[in-house]
Amino acid sequence: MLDEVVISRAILQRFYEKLSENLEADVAIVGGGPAGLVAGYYLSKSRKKVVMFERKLSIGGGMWGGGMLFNEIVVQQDALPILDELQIRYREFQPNYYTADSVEAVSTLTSKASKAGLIVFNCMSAEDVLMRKDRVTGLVLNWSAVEIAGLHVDPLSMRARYVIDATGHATEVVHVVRKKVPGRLLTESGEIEGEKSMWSDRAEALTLENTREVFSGLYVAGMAANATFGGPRMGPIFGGMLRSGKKAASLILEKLDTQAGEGS
Ligand code: 48F
Repeated sequence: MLDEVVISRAILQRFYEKLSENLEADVAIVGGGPAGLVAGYYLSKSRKKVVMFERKLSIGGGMWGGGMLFNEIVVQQDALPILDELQIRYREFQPNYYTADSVEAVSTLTSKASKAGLIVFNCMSAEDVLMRKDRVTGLVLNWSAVEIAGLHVDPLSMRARYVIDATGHATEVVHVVRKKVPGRLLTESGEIEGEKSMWSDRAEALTLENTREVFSGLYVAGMAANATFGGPRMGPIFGGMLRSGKKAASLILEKLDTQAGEGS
């Protein structure tokens, strides 16, 4: 016999435990596109406590739709080691251009990241940040449904040692921080430099270069990195997104491991 109330209680209790246990983390990632997912995979694999918040019901961001809904993605040579590690299959189109099925790419990446320990809360949006002494120390969260409906409902908060803005073109967390500390971002102008027009070759290189700390405690990865530091967009080529996620993870791992060594 199956009892509907037991089913409901199981969901409520398990979800409550999961949320409550993850209100403090080493790293909070905002946005579950390719960059955020890869960062989450590498950080979780290194046994850090990592929580991801994604506004939509599904994670994967802009990767599902390939280019203009043709659901194949292009990845260049230098990102193939990441596809190999994740066991995402690809085929050579011509030298330095490889294609992968976008559905296999998103689902495999999601599975590997979850199994490595990444905790994902979907349908939750970061609407603000916690700040202490000029440092980002966490996120202010609300249900996406509340946000979309425009309801007046107060949010909840979580604390993290580092936050990654992986919100893509919108670069939402950086925008929130910029409003509080105008002129003090770690960009050339101190402001958000803004995304430039499409230039795949340059954009892919810059995505990696621009993946870094933009304010104390806050890193940018993926398209958010270029939107913050003034790089161009790149279109449906994903090597830069994958490598950016990996770089963000390794920069933060370095910091966490140094702090652990210093006993802080
Ligand atoms: O846009 P998205 O896929 O970001 P990405 O990882 O990858 C960019 C590529 O998809 C593509 C491209 C590649 O060549 O240019 O655009 O940089 O994923 C961003 C995710 O963040 C979520 C959003 O729903 C999407 O799934 N997101 C955005 N703002 C918030 C958020 C927020 N405030 N809270 C939670 N999730």
